[in-house]
Amino acid sequence: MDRQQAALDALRQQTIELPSWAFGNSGTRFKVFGTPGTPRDPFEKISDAAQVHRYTGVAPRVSLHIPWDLVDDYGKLAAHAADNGVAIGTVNSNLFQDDDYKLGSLTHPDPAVRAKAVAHHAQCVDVMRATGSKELKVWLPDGTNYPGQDDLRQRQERLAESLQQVYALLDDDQRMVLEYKFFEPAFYSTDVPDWGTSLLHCLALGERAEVVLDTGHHAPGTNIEFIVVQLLRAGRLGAFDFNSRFYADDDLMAGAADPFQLFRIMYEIVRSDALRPDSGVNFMLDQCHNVEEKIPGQIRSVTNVQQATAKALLVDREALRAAQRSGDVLAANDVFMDAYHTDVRPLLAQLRESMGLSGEDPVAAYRASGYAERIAAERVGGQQAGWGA
Ligand code: LRH
Ligand code: MN
Repeated sequence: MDRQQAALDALRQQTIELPSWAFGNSGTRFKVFGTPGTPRDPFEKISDAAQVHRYTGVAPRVSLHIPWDLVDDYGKLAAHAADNGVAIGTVNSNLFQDDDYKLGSLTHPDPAVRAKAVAHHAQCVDVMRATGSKELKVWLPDGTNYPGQDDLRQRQERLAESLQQVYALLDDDQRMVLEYKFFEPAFYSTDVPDWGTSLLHCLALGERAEVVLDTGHHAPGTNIEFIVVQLLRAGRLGAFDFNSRFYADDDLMAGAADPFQLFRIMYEIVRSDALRPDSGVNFMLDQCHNVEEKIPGQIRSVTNVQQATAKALLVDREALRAAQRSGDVLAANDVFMDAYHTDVRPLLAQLRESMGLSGEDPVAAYRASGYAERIAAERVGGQQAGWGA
């Protein structure tokens, strides 16, 4: 089978999970901009996410964030998703918007606050049961702003104990993924700042605890694909939060700021045969569309991940291994760059046609549908959804 055909077969199996919060309003501490047609509730967020799957064919799941996606009847929400051809994916807890968590949540010195944070995860696990979700995602903003503010070691002991309690809430067919981030909102120490800390806690918890790698959560200059290799070797790479950044946790469209980095990351996934649906790696987006349109922004992000994956699948692995073995540095880099410089948009058009979709650029196909105009006209009144709404 030639490389193009093999790439098509692999791309057909790839799925990318969308964040419900990307369809709501978001911004910075300076301003959150509203947009006509922005969803007002989780049902409308899921309807919009389904548009991305409709034109790309590879985005069949939507992550929820609790309590941003609080509804009375989660069975109804899951049915609404199914009616729109998608499913509920990962359930995200929220430990960053409650006054009680100012000095920490799962690490807080006060056992009552820690118990509250653990109880929030019991609520999230209930949502998982009601929607059929099998994945709980934990990111905690916990940290300190000044040296001496708290005992760094004791915080880790408290964190380990709290995570054990969260882990114990899971059903046998559910798993948790623990996300790390090197800073913000804390500016001196962060309690889960890097992949090593997340991995140590996951190893202590058990088999069903894995690491989430958010591409925006590393110090500038970090070789992220090297971390991917190590987490795959440890069998604990649970998920990606794809986005891109020029400076900090900018949450821009995946592949927009650094498409070459996304290619290098996807090459290590392909090289370790972790693209397969049963590899246990969940490919998710975690983004905010502060100034660009949200549905086209998600579609573009999905096709950017597909492009990086397609290029990674087109690397001539035999020629690369031969050059690496013979120490021919330039030849090895040339083989790698040849794939990166390949225009894979025709291949992705072929993929969409083979899925019974229009081959044209899905953003153009979405624009031609009139969906944006329809929701802008229909969604009048009510409160537009956004961080905290
Ligand atoms: C934290 C984070 C986390 C989500 C949030 C929306 O920065 O990456 O994954 O809870 O963004
Ligand atoms: Mn994230």
